[in-house]
Amino acid sequence: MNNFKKSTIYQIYPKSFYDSNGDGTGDIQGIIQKLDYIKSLGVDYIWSTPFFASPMNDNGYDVEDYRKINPLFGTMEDVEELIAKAGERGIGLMFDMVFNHTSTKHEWFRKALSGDRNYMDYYIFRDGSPETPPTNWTSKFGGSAWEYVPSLKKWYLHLFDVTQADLNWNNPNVREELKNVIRFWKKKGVKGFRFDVVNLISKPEVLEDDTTGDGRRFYSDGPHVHEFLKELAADTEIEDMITVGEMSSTSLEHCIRYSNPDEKELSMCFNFHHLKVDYKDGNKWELMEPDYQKLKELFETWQTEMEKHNGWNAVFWCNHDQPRIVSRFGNEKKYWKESAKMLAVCIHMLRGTPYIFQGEELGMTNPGYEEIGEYRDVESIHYYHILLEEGKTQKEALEILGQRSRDNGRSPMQWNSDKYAGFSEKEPWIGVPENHRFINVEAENQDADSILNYYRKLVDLRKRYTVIQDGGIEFLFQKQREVFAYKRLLDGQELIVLNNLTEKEVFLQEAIISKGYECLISNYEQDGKDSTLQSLRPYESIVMLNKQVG
Ligand code: TEU
Repeated sequence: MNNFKKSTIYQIYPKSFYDSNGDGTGDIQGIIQKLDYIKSLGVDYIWSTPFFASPMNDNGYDVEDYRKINPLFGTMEDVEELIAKAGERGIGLMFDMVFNHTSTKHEWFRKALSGDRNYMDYYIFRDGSPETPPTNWTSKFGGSAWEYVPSLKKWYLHLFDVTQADLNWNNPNVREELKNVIRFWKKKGVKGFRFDVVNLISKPEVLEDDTTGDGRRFYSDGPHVHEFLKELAADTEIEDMITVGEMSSTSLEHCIRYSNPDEKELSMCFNFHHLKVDYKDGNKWELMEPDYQKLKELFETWQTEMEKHNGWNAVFWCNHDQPRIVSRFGNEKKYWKESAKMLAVCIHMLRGTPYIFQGEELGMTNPGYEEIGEYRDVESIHYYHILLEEGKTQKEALEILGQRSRDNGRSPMQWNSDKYAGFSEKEPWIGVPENHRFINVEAENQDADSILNYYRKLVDLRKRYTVIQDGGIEFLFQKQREVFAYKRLLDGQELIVLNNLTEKEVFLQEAIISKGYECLISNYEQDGKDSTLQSLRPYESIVMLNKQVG
């Protein structure tokens, strides 16, 4: 069995994790200083988002040099120290490879801009008149996906910010350059990689207008993507390392291929379908209550099909691009603790490798920024203006950002109840929510019943029970929208996972006989009697294992 099936991964957004030098921004030494905390969670790997040289228009996802460290975060020595000290604690580092695009400050792009044909072919340049972009595709951050360069009389493609130019993977030299980046970090002792939007790397040779959409159908899971990934993995010998691809608007069929070990592409995939069930008509910028029935169906399809075809999911609720889950699908006020724990269980007992995003283990909430001046994210600021242009009032636009902005996941990690949550001595680069007074590591360490200690137990359960690591999965109560429930099965072991997604008590359509089962974990007191389970209290969650073989 692959080691990553037992593993849990902790995601760090360094800019917001811990500031060691008092400049208001988190840094690499800050991560080093908190390694014992990370170790105390029981996690096996840290995935850190990028800290490479970058103008930081997209907080490091605009890479200027893949082999240099952004001085804002520290030095190469700091990174080497981080890899070594994490290694001493049995924790591997996964680095974030942003290979779909580079910053327009990257040397390759600067050479391209100067008219060097060799480097122009590193990117996706197309002819066209200054008035009309080559296609009608739009950027993920809003506006056209093309930018005109008058000196070259050409346009270049940028699926993200205008300062993030898409690389031309059809050029073998580009693929070689990127392999060398992997080899460089492997030599430094990195144990795995996360590949940013890696299913977008293969664009067709001939680009055409999208008459029914924004262009994504032409380049998501594009024509040569599987070939390119196989080549990358084989030539850099990363097939046995832990690798995860971030897949944007992907399909199940493709994710099976990306993650099936026989294909030798990646260990696992992130997909985002389950995080769109509160997008009205698929639009992130239109608010809607979450559709729990759809959420359940999506998990059922992805979990059971991936099992059937030997694929592997990365399972998660939160990352640096997403709002906080307790504010989103939970209840951050009355049932803060219950709902955060319940949501954790939904993910951590699944078939897949769970990811915890910094602060999720504390039940951190959306920060509740109230003015546009409090936002820092390029996407949020673009969309604020787009929403106003579309006729929304400022109040409405801010209400939408308050729920949808990527900055919701980027507020500083809450270490204690001090002024800046113990994150920094100085005012941080982005605001600290008031609730750090009671939602913080120090307070939760002292409380045996805290969300933090619950996450620690969940990580430990996965280590101890093979049925969680490797068991099959069957979904229960498919028609009962409030109940997210499934069974895990392995060699006679049977694990039952029941979760009430709502703040109302729910009566189970079929009673569950709990005789012969022991409760492994629950967010409510269980009476311990062998009995029949007829209902679940608000946000109640129970995990039970049959005793005979457990
Ligand atoms: O994100 C990919 C992506 O498509 C979305 O998550 C996007 O950030 C947005 O939410 C669309 O509404 C990855 C990184 O995780 C993100 O931080 C980067 O900005 C992006 O790629 C570009 O590198």
